[in-house]
Amino acid sequence: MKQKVSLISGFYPIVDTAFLKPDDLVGTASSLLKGGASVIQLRAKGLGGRETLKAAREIKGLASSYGAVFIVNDRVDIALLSGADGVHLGQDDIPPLEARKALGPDAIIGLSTHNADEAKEALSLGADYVSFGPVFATSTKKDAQSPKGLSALKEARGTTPLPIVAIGGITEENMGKVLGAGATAVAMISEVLLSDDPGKKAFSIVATIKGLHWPESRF
Ligand code: 3NM
Repeated sequence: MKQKVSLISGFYPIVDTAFLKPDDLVGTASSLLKGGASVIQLRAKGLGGRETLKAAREIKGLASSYGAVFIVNDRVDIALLSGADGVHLGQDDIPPLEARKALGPDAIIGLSTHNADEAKEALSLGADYVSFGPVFATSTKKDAQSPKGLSALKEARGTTPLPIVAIGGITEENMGKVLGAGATAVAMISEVLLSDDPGKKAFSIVATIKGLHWPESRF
């Protein structure tokens, strides 16, 4: 159901093996969904296919029970086998249209972008949403580009009608500015996974975003 792309909005947490032990991926995803996330991504770089698939299937089951969307990072094979709602692809990964051949017309396909030209091109490449980053400095992604800032995010916003998921150094404190600059959603890894209680953090972030009267007031 493609209308699920409307759930790519607000708080977009990522459970990532950069911060979580493989055994903690599912429990943390559960806490984040309970905290109100309407979308969740699994990013399991370096984790074997067998373990990644197991975690993906469990997170998909949890996400479905909350009416949330589940996206797998990079791995079209894991997305397909786990029944995920979609996949998030980097510029060097399998192209969106190729991924769609495997996942079907209803799959939600996200594409990482890092400048206005990439954001503009994403629609014609077959993406349903783009990520844009890093907005701020981040140490989570080792090969991240230099921070782009809010003005570059605003510029990207002007080039595409697709939802934009801002990523990179986003925190509960700065997310208001990021949403104000035109992001549809804010992706967060370290802010959430390094907090003492990711579920509580999610709850607080979701409540704050709702308090911004967003997105209803913006469109
Ligand atoms: N992609 P944190 S930045 C996974 O720029 C990822 O495309 C980025 O982690 C991009 O919320 C990034 O801890 C890391 O800064 C985001």
